[in-house]
Amino acid sequence: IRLDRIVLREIRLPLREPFRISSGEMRERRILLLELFDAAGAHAWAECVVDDAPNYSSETIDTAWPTIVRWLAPRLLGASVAHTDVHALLERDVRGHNMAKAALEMGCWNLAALEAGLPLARLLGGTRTEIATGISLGIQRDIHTLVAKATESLAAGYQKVKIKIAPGRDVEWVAAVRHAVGDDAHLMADANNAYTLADADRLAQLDALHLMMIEQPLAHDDLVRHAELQRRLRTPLCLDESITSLERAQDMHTLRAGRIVNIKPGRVGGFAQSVAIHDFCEEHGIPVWCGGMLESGIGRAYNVALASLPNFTLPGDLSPSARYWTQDVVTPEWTMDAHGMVRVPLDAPGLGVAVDDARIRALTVRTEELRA
Ligand code: OSB
Ligand code: MG
Repeated sequence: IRLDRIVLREIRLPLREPFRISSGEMRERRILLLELFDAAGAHAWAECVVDDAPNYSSETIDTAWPTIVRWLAPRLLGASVAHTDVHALLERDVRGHNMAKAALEMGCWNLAALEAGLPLARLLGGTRTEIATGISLGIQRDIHTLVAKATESLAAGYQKVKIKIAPGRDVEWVAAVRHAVGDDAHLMADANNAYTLADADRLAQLDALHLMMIEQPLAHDDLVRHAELQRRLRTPLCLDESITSLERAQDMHTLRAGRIVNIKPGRVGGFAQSVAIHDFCEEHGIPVWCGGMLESGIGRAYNVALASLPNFTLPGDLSPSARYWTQDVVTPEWTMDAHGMVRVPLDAPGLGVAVDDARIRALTVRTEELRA
């Protein structure tokens, strides 16, 4: 591929309901979209999964935008490069900024899929035609509301319910859900770094609730303490924030800091690293699943394609569009069937959903165009 033009756009999309995690609350998404134009004529939409606030990763929309403009896009514009080499090109002498890098890199993979006439899932090596989805429930007003939402979610077909927890909203809250939904339901908890090792005894009380996993209880960049905590828990730990590259996944395994990996392609710098982490985990018997960042339907298309790889054996955070938005920016919108399965689009090259350009233009609050 050879890019000759990149357009950055910020759109605003209000969430249907606020999403609260231990480290912050989101009400409206400021979404950074990229349009990539290949010199050969192909055009691809991509999404940078940064948010407004640096409470999940240190990146925000206001760091990603200038990083793309000043440091990353100039490397790609006018250069002939294989999609598989884009990660290395962007990685050289630019530290961090994984989400900014990933948006460009994944867009290049989409362009390569379009040029090869392949669905993105096939270019990635995906084998699944449908993917099981779970729901990620934010911290609720009270236990009663949480139990109602979890019950409704399972009735709607979701194959897993992830409960956001924080100190003071943990054991009793998850226990209430477990008692309401019964022993067979697939439940897990996600703490988004809200605990320290001093809370190990508290977290160990979750063992009695038979969770599939506890996601990222400790600091966003920690492995050593997670390993200590894992030794004290029966429940598998799953790492999210801490896994920012293949090397960190290898370190997790070496240190026994967790037994499951949540792969978010934005967090690890794109598809090359996502596939490498997937392959490493597969070789070592570590299950993976695809996390979400409240993406628009564009970012979701990339996640669904990735989650079609064989070692994505656990349900992903791939809720239907209608769970987040009154109207998504793609057609058809993302849906799931009554068994919580999301279909992988395999009938068209690239993302397999149509992007509503006119609507995006109408929602745009800021734009910048870069040329080779
Ligand atoms: O920790 O997985 C997380 C959303 C924003 C930031 C971090 C996380 C999440 C989610 C939502 O859990 C997953 C989704 O439905 O997109
Ligand atoms: Mg998480």
